[in-house]
Amino acid sequence: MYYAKTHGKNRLVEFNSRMGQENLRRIGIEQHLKEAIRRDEFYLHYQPKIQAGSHEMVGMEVLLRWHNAELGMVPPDQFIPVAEQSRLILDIGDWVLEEAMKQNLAWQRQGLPLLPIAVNMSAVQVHQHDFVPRLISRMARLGYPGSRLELELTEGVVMEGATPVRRYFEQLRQLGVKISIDDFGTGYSNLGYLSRFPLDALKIDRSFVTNIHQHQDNQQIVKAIIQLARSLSLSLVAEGVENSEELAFVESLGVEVVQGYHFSRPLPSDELMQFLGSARGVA
Ligand code: G
Ligand code: G
Ligand code: MN
Repeated sequence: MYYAKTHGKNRLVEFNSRMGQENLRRIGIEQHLKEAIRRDEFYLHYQPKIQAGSHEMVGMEVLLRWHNAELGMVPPDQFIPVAEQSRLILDIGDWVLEEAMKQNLAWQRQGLPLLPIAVNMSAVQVHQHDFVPRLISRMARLGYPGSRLELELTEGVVMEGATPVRRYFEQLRQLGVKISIDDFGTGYSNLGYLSRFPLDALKIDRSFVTNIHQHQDNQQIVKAIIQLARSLSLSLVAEGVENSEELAFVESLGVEVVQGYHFSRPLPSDELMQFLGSARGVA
């Protein structure tokens, strides 16, 4: 009896202190995030996107990284939600777009092909009333061609997309910017938005790709996603391809582009440049 009581009490104390620690970490993250751009603590990694069949590199996805002296490496899954709640994501997102486009132009000046880069967008960013006009003037200022930019949105952003948001995205697409849906299949069952929102591609969430060659249910889900994409003339990217079995399977289903550790992890800019140099012209 005595033991049970103390035990329970200790669990409560433990629980409270864990909550306390999580809150403290969150507050710490927010405080350090405020200074992160000024202190030059962000950098970008780039993960190659690979054409199915030819295995040629056809583009890349930009992934934000943060190293803080006190906190160490903080993964995006931890700091992006804090950045969204505090709206710091607006400045951070601008930094990512600026940096990614500048880097891509710098590679081009060094003689590499200007491949499309895909940038992840938070709902908070996309729902700013002037998001699109500011992006358009940013591209104009940098001399960055729209056809070499892709925005990865989540289902939530697109589903809630009110008419003005859709019109804005139509303007972007007229400049050649591509729009894709990230983590497709994990969000909503209401698919009406797919035909209403201007879109180019679906990225099949990696949870469906993992072990797909051994997983009947995932095979059926991915086949259904592929049919849906075909009927709406959307192209398909399979995320999280980690081995040759998964690769062979998604290729046999007709996915056009693959991405994942099997070909490459997200790489720092110098390694991406080497990868791009060596992948050029691979048949
Ligand atoms: O490499 P990975 O751990 O980077 O990314 C984890 C999550 O963080 C993914 O869902 C990815 O979309 C998101 N993410 C990575 N970089 C960015 C970014 O620049 N902006 C936003 N909004 N999300 C990002
Ligand atoms: O949500 P989004 O699709 O943007 O997330 C991209 C995330 O997926 C990043 O964290 C990236 O590092 C991670 N990633 C990329 N390729 C693979 C892979 O083959 N396996 C796993 N487990 N994660 C991957
Ligand atoms: Mn993504």
